[in-house]
Amino acid sequence: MIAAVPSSFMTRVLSGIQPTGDIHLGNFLGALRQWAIDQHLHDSFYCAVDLHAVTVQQDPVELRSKTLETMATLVSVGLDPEVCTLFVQSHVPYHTELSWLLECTVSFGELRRMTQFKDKSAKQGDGGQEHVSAGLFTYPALMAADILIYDADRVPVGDDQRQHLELTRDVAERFNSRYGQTFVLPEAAIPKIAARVMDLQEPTNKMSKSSESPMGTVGIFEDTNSIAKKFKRAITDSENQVRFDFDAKPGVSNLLSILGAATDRDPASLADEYDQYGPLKNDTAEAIIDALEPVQNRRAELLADPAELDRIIARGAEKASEVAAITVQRAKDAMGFLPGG
Ligand code: AQP
Repeated sequence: MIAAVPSSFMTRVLSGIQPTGDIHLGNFLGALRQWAIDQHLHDSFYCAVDLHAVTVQQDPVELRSKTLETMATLVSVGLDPEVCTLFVQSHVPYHTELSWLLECTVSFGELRRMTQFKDKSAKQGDGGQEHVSAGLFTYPALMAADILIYDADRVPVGDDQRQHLELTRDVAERFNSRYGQTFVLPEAAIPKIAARVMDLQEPTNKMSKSSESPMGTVGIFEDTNSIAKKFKRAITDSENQVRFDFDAKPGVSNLLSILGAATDRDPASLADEYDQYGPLKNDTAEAIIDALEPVQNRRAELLADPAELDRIIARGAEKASEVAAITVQRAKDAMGFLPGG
């Protein structure tokens, strides 16, 4: 148990996850596990970022059920609604209000340089960006609003979000210098191990909800046999030498990173304990199955009690709105909007 820190010394934390696809090991090791630790050390806000999800087309029924499932997952990984604030992003409309103010601060050129936009728009098919939603392009401004609206000092994310965090800092600095001190400058908190969990079948690609590699992606609610099978079939290389070297041996290094993150050990020193790939795969699968067991049990209990989940979501929206309203007003006042209304 981590001792509570007096609230006057607490830094503020914000992070989010999209309610799309199935939450996977990358989300768990790169983000969610860190959130569960941070909630005891910092004043923490975590949300299902449904407004980000609709930057690509979503089925409305599916979006609703995935949002509920995502909220249940946040509680299942150990986030305690009595300790931190858990909410659904669209329940706090101040996010979109601030996002517009920030869209008018960030430049077209900055948004165009975001690698996630380039990757996602390329994946959307027609080779050009003609039919990609404008929301996918301006997404980083909404993400900046999500963070700045809570005066977050710290943003625990996987390595894929590093560039968006840098942009958020640039936007905040520019706003502060133009309109006076308004926003706190946030820092990315990227885990030392498993900051980028790779696909088990294509270890040079990150594990992702939107990937089309079912054998390469491990969902955190998958059954034990399926998880064990995926690790057994994980792509390695023909060298049969266990070494931690992501450039030369991405598959093996990914397994070592996952095992290291699950057991709190250093991946490079774990490598010395193996001379064959089979035992490394088995031990990694076992460590992950052990780490996920309590999460899987807790989620089953929670989904069986929808009223409790609704209560958690409503309370979260209320707590988040109280903080967000103040920051948006501060930003509007700084920019010169007429008070009142
Ligand atoms: N592979 C990963 N390794 C470590 N951290 C990761 N995160 C995502 N993938 C990895 C972190 O998880 C948090 C939630 O991210 P998300 O909801 O954007 O999840 P996703 O799997 O990245 O979703 P998508 O829709 O599949 O997005 P793309 O197509 O961009 O990959 C974040 O903190 C993220 O860093």
